[in-house]
This record gives sequence, C-alpha cells and structure tokens, in this order.
Amino acid sequence: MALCAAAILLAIAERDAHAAGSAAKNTPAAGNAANAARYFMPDAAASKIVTVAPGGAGGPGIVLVTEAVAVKETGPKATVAHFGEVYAFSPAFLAVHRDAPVRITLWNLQPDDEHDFLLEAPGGRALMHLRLAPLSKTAYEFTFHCEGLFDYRCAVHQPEMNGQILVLPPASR
Ligand SMILES: [Cu+2]
Repeated sequence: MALCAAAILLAIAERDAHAAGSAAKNTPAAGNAANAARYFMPDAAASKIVTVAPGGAGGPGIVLVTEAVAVKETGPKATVAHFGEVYAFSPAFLAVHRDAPVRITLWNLQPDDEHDFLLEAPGGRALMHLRLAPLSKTAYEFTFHCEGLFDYRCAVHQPEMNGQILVLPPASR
C-alpha cells in the first residue's frame, strides 16, 4: 500500500499543477469551451490509482443511475420550495475488489438535467470528471489499483448528490 500512498500524492501534485495552469481560464465568462475542458479521464498519475476504459467487457456490471428525489415536475412542492431540487446517485455505495475490472454504466435518467461524475482519491483530489448528459447512458470499465474509500459526486448538485466506492483487497480463492 506504500506504492498507493505515493501514487495518490503524485496525483495530487499533478492535479494542482494542472489547476494552477488553467486557473486563468476558469471564469464564468470563458463559457462552453471551458466547460468542455473541465471534464477529463484519469491522467498518467491518476491511472496508477484507477484505470478507466470506455465500454467494458460482458458480465452484468453495476448500473449507477441519477435519481430525482424531489424535483419541480413531481414535487413534493413544499420540499422543493424548502430545499430546492434534490437528486441522488443510486446506489450511493459500491464495493469492488482491487485489480478486478468492473463495468459501471452511468445512466442519467433526467430529460432536462445535467449531471456529472467526479471521482476523488482518498484525500479528496479529483481523478476523473465525466459529463452525464440528459438521457445518456455510458459504460466504463473501472479497475482500481489501490484499496481505500473513494468518493464520487455530481458537482452540479452539491452537497447532496454523492456516493462512495470501497475498494477491498483482491478476492481470495
Ligand atoms: Cu447532478
């Protein structure tokens, strides 16, 4: 696990360098081009912690959907008035084994709401950030190389739209 600790520190350093380089562009006025640039797959440093490939081979895998908990279309009205619209990931907790590829299909069920999928290393630094367009369904094969607890969130719907992936030791046979 010492290698993982080093990998996570390196990922933090590279993300900080990236953030510093792009800070000047990071204004609301920068518009859609900057929005497109905010999404990314794991870079070289992050891939030491998790590798992610579009698609993914057979097997049932895991389906991760965006759930409308309380929204303007269906209410409850008093809840939406009090809290605003509330969304959640379902499931909000996944357990996987280290070094075992698992296909995760990300499914945005809402016809008119943007979501995204931001995966963080233990310690909170972003490893990847995907756009989940309305009514989209995209599958990725994830292989975690480090054990630990990884948070995922939708950056659009904070603080409520979060989940965790627990990466366990390899399954014994
Ligand atoms: Cu969202």
